[in-house]
Amino acid sequence: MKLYTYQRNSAGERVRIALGLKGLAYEYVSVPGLAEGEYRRINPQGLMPALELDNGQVIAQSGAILAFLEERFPEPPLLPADPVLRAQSRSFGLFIAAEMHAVTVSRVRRFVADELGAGPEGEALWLAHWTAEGLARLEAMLAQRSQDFTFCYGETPGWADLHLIPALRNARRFDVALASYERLLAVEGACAEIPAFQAARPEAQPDFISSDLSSRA
Ligand SMILES: N[C@@H](CCC(=O)N[C@@H](CS)C(=O)NCC(=O)O)C(=O)O
Repeated sequence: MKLYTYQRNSAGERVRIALGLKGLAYEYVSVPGLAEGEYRRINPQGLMPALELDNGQVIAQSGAILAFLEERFPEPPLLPADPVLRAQSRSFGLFIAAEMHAVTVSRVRRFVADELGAGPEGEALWLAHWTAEGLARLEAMLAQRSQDFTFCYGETPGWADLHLIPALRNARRFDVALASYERLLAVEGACAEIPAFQAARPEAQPDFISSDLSSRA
């Protein structure tokens, strides 16, 4: 399998973590290194990540890729066995992907700043608002669990956790205060011990450029 991604691609980091947790080998393809127009030809959606299977078929959207991996390679599972915890894990992940990331991703921020005229200050306010509000809701979701777990929804890391870690990384990159989210930080601490999460970090990718981490894009 080939994963088309980029070191700081947070949706791609979700998939990199899942591949690591399932012990699946893959070829890392750095999208910025491809020729002009090449990635659109591979993935018409044009967003990262995309997974290319050995038969040449391509799956775009991290959620679809994660669902494919879970169905095709069920062990170890990313989702808990209990149907309610499974649904809550998906809900947590969807909130990050669809409600937080979708409005804070760089192309949306650039549009707000440049096309809508909000400028760098407006962009920073937009990002801080949607990130802090989102994190507060995630913390409240964990507070509402029927019991405390080491990870979001279980004693092994999975679906919800692999969405959370890149979201916290982005929040840190943009100096969003995190101290009050004690449940989220506890999960982050537990994930930091796990090799699949360590190997998926931007710093561990072949196309890592440290100066890029502090850039606006
Ligand atoms: N919902 C998509 C989001 C993908 C996405 O927006 N990826 C960003 C990077 S994290 C991207 O490709 N940005 C490049 C662009 O907007 O052209 C997913 O979960 O895969």
